[in-house]
Amino acid sequence: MIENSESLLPNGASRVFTLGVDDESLNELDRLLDTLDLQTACRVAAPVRRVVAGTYFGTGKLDELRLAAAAMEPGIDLFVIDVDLTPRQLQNVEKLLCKPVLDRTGIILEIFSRHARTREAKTQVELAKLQYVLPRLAHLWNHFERQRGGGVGNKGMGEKQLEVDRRLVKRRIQILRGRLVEIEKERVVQRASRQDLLKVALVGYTNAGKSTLLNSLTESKVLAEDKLFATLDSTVRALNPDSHPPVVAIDTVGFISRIPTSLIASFRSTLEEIREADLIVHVVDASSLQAREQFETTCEVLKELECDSKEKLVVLNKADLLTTPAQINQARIAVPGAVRLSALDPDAVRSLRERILDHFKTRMETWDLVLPYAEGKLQAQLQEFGSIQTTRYLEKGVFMQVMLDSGIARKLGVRKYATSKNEDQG
Ligand SMILES: Nc1nc2c(ncn2[C@@H]2O[C@H](COP(=O)(O)OP(=O)(O)OP(=O)(O)O)[C@@H](O)[C@H]2O)c(=O)[nH]1
Ligand SMILES: [Mg+2]
Repeated sequence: MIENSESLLPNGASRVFTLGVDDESLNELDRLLDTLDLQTACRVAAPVRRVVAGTYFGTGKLDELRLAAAAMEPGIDLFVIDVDLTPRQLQNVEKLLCKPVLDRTGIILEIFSRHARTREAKTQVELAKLQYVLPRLAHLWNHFERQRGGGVGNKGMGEKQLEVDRRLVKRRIQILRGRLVEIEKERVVQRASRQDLLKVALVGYTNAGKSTLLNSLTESKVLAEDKLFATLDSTVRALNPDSHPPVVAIDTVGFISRIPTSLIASFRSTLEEIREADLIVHVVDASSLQAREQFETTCEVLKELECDSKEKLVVLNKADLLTTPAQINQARIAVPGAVRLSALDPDAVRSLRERILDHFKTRMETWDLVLPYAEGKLQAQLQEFGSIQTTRYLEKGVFMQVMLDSGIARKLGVRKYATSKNEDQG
């Protein structure tokens, strides 16, 4: 039976032969494999003019690969095809290559399942993995049989086992879905408790430096690593607890080009944090040669999440790695108008923090309110989330002049007690 702990990789795999459509995406695949401690022993870039229905790449190309791999010394353990293969394509390609095969989604899922730490992330990843595994069970089951040292063996037995496995996987998927619904309920409560805060979400391509920037912005210690998908769940930290209202920064899961849709679906609740953010800080790795593509991929995912119209601040991070004027220029052209900085430079981070806080200040409004004495709760909320300029006790209620963030003013519904309102000067 395939369980969450069971890897999609063949046992002890280390040397990999990769096939992709171009060098850029193979470079990224190298980094993904590196994250799994796999080594690219050989790679082939082959543009695909026409996708072959049954095998994606042409059978001639796949034959070439099989022969090349057979001639290698030491040999390889696994082929990784840097596209998303349908279950049937995966099975056909594996037959042609005579070695275990994984596609890009399989590799990304494997990374996610190794990096999942919290109960929520583990549940999300296991669900995505089983959804991936279910239609590919026949193919993957082959892997595991081989790993257990069994040959093809008794075919009838194998098929019976396959049926049992399918049923177990389906049942497990149901359980996980139910668990996620429960977790989502807890999330809704947690998010509700933060609804009066101003939220800044750090988003961007994997490895752009989001967690590092969160740490330096908030002086905290979130795991940041030179690994793809180091962060899988959202972490919330106070950015300015003393301001009215308090501002928090939220770290989020990184994006990648051609992110498996099943993963986006199961990470919806984590990504919901982005949808509720008041400001998005889009972090781009300025030192990457793919900075532009990574920026665009992130914009596309934000669009899918219906967050493209939110207010954004784009940051070109890792500026310390840009050493020549040509590199600086290239980064500037890749993402025009972005704030260039290094998450490792305290002064630059301090001014980014000021800029974020200033952004919220410009949304300040001054309200003149008369609150009936029965509205004690609202009065307390205004004291907590606003900046009270004047208080006077009148016969019909408390007169307050209060500076408030426009979003908070809306959430608290102060309009009905207003005698006047001014857009603030900041
Ligand atoms: N030189 C340099 N390295 C940085 C900078 N910011 C982050 N890094 C490094 O880049 C790597 C990735 O950083 P993370 O903060 O984990 O990136 P992330 O965007 O959170 O990545 P995921 O969680 O995987 O999506 C780490 O090795 C960091 O030390 C920077 O400004 N300069
Ligand atoms: Mg991170």
